[in-house]
Amino acid sequence: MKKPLETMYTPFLEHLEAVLHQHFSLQQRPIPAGLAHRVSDRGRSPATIQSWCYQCPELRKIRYTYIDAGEASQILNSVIYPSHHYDLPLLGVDFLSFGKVKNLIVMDFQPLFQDAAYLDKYITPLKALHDQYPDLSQNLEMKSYDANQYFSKYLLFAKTDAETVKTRVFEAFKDYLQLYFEMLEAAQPLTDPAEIEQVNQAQKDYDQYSAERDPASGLFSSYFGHDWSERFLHEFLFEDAVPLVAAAR
Ligand code: BLA
Repeated sequence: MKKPLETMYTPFLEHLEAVLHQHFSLQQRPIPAGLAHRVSDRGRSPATIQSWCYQCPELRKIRYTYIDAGEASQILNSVIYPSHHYDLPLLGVDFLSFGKVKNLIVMDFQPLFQDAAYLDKYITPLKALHDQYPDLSQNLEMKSYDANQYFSKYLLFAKTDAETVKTRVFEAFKDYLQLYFEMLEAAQPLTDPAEIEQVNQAQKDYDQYSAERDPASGLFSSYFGHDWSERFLHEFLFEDAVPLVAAAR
């Protein structure tokens, strides 16, 4: 029995919930029927996937998902989408542990735009924090995604060991979250409808891009079946993506 590994990211989940409740007055955001929770017994060990979703005036969608397949995999994935009248980056988290051998850590302020003024406003403030975690910034190559789209140069992206997850990654997670909420608190809401519409469109484009590139669909399918996984991806994770079949009509 290897209890500690089984709940690798539970402290992260609890911290995320605590700070969200501290900063915001959260409302449940509905998750489509059948997608909030599922259990699979297909793998070597039973796998559960559970998701939570909230909204508040500043943040239109806060979602996080935990996959617990015991020793085989422990995954925490989260995206925070600000309201359309804030042009802040999205907060993206993807922490994956496969057995004892592979721990992949990704966390970023995911920029909606790549122009210099935007990056200077929303990404440059991340540099000081990023510089504190050189061990979690390994310049790994991305295979599924384009590092120049929806990622910043101050992302945390590392392959590391379980001990580092408990210590350094947890510290970095808390620091990045805190800075993100400070930036949101300091942000001036947009008032120009054209600018608000640009943010709306950019967030939709993020969902479209992510739905098409997400390297997780194989993993979801293997545990929870193809049909459920497609629904999960298109109706919950990236609900503003237009499925390719529909787009082609
Ligand atoms: C990689 N993310 C991955 C992989 C999986 C997931 C299975 C491949 C791991 C491997 O190489 O073995 C898993 N993705 C998920 C899960 C969900 C999901 C479980 O969307 C949803 C529940 N991915 C994100 C977010 C970021 C992100 C928000 O969903 C941004 C921080 C990044 N994931 C990210 C990156 C990689 C990755 C950069 C490496 C992929 C590559 O090499 O291109």
